Order: sequence, then C-alpha cells, then structure tokens
Amino acid sequence: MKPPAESLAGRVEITAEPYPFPFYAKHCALLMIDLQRDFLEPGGFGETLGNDVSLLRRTIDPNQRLLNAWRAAGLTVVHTREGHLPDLSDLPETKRTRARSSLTIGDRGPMGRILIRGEAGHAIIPELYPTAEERVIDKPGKGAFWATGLHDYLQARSIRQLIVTGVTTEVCVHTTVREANDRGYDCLVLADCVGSYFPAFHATALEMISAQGGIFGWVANSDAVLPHLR
Ligand code: TIU
Repeated sequence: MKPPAESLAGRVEITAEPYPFPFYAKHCALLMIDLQRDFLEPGGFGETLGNDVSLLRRTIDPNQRLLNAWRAAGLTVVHTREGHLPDLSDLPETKRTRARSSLTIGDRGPMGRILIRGEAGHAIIPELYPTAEERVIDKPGKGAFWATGLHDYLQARSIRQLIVTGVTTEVCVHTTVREANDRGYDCLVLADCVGSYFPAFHATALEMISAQGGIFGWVANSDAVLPHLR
C-alpha cells in the first residue's frame, strides 16, 4: 500500500474498530507498557503469580517492528515499568500480600528482587530496550498515570493521542487506557502488540475498549499503523 504523503504532517485515518482512528502523528505518543523481564521471562513477577510467561512473547516481534518505525519517523515514544522502591515504601501492603504465592514483591528470585527498581527482572526486555533519549516512566501501580509524571510529560509535548502496546492487556494496559481517557487522550490499542496470560481476558478486554462506539478508544493491528510512519 502506498502511504499517504501527508502521513507525518496532518491527519490520516488508521483502519480500526469501531471506526477509523484520526491519527495526528506529531501529537501522538507510542506508549509501551511494562514490557519488562519480570513479565515476559521465567523467574519474574508474572511467573510467581502462577502464569505461563511464554504466552506474552508473541508481542515482541510486532512491538519491535513498530518501535523501529516509530523511531525512524522521529516521533515520541514512552516506555513504562511497573516496580517499587527497594525499601518498599511505595508498595501497599494489600498489593504485597494479595497473590499469596511463595514469592512476593521484594523477595529475591532468579532475576533479583521481584518487581523492584534497579533489579535485573525490572528491566525492559533487551529486544525493546529504550534508547537514552526515550522517556521511561516508573510506576508503582497498574496505571501509568497514577503517581507518575506521565501526564505532565505528554502535555508539555502537546501529545493528545496514545498508541498503546505492552502487557498485560486486561491489567496494566487497560488501567492505563482508562486513566488516559479520563485525562482527555484518544487511545488506539494494538491487538498484536498487547498480550495477556489469559487469552479469553485479552479478547474481552479489547472488545471492551472499542464497544459502545469506542467507549475507551480504538483497536487495530500494527499493520494498520506502519504504512503511515514511512
Ligand atoms: N498480573 C498481570 O497480569 N499484570 C500485572 O501485574 N502488571 C501489568 O499488567 N503490567
């Protein structure tokens, strides 16, 4: 498909559900949620919760393609990481104890202390590692806006739209999209670039976004975005 010449300058329409997403590249950030070793590799937080982390790895290739195209187009990219301070002062006791697994947040696992900032497991996976210029938002909660500087960062750059990828679809991606909605952002979630440990939750979470005329936003595949980045 021949890309529209005005792709990066003005409005173009990205094929999406429930109707085309009006894309303004200069006012849109790629927001990559929690693509961390703790969620995608064995021995981290995801696995301690009883999950099969291999289910998330199908998101890596499409995210890599999208990130490369986004970088080449010179557009804003923001990465997030879920995690807590080493002294656990930002960790509610409720979150620490709820999963009732043998290891919990702050305990030592094969990739260092689980979900703790600075530990090996907390890092973004090597395949999608941020460049020095890219903003990384550390968040103690599931949503990327709560207790972070994300909103101020986006507002300062005139960002009004978010293309959202990452893990997991129904937890941190969904929470972030809901938070973004209430702050006035349009969100396009890319189905092939988000993943869940629960395929049924993944499918339903995406339906919940685009239902009711796009109650939380739009859903598409990354193939619908890539032609507009060239
Ligand atoms: N457990 C689960 O599905 N997700 C999280 O705990 N965090 C994120 O989604 N990042």
